[in-house]
Amino acid sequence: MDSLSRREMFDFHGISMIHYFTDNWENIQNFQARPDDILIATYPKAGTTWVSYILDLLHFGQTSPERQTSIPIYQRVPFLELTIPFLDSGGQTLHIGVDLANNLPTSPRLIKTHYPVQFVPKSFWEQNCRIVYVARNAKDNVVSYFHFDHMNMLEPDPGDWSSYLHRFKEGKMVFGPWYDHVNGWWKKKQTHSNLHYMFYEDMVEDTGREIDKLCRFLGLSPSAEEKKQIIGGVQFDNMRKNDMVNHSTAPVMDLKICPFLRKGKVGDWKNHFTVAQSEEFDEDYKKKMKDPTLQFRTEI
Ligand code: PPS
Repeated sequence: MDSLSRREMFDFHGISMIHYFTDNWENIQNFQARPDDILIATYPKAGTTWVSYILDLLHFGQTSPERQTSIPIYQRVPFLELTIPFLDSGGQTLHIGVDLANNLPTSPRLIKTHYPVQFVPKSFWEQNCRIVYVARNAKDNVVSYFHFDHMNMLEPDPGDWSSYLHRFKEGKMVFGPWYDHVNGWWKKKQTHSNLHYMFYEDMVEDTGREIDKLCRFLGLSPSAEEKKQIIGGVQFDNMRKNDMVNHSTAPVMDLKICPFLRKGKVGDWKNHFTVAQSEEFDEDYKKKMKDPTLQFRTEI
């Protein structure tokens, strides 16, 4: 394995990727999902960590509280396709998301992926696993991704904002076009009933309501007290202070450049897009987003 550094994207089965997410392709495709596995699927920067933390608290917050103070979220909820060497909590070197997922002692296992729907290992469908997909409006999503690409040393160099925005519209982003990702997963919902599709904006608007929906989907019934604790714990400011979820321990991120939990807002795109950029983006968006049943909010 080469040393960790920014890499160029290349076309991989029609999707722009970097090798950190494709090197272990065969093993990933052969991953053996279990029927009670829960897959958290997102386009990057859509709220993966937020929902991962909520699911972890809902499942294990009461039974293993020590987990909350000792294991970073990216080890509790392994990133299936990530293929880099990294140390687990016992000091052992693990190389890949698949290894971490296979070694998870929990039941259910919570597993994260950014893959577009067509890349997901087939066992997740065969086992009829529950899947939580989180989507975020394109404008805030691209802004968040832009800042992330500055601070994450594995990502391709983001360049300036205007060229980055152009690249986003072209779909030349790691994990491919946002447009195809959110639509592909939306369509999958029609045939895979165990898919809960949720929106970042709804979470910001009313976290408690969205947790209730998640609980119904997962068949969980936390007590009112437990729910209150979870809603408090997963608030942006509290997550930011929490070293187990703020990625301060993640080796490839430089939080001095930009915090992982950066703003946590709906509408921050207004601080980045010029009026002309916004208008051009909207024009292009209309051409690509033809399904009237999939609607995003860029403000709440
Ligand atoms: S990653 O790297 O793809 O896993 O990133 P991901 O976790 O999907 O997305 C990071 C963005 O989610 C925001 N976030 C939150 N917003 C509001 N409330 C809470 N609790 C919360 N937790 C995470 C995080 O701040 C990133 O968005 P931006 O806009 O960059 O702040």
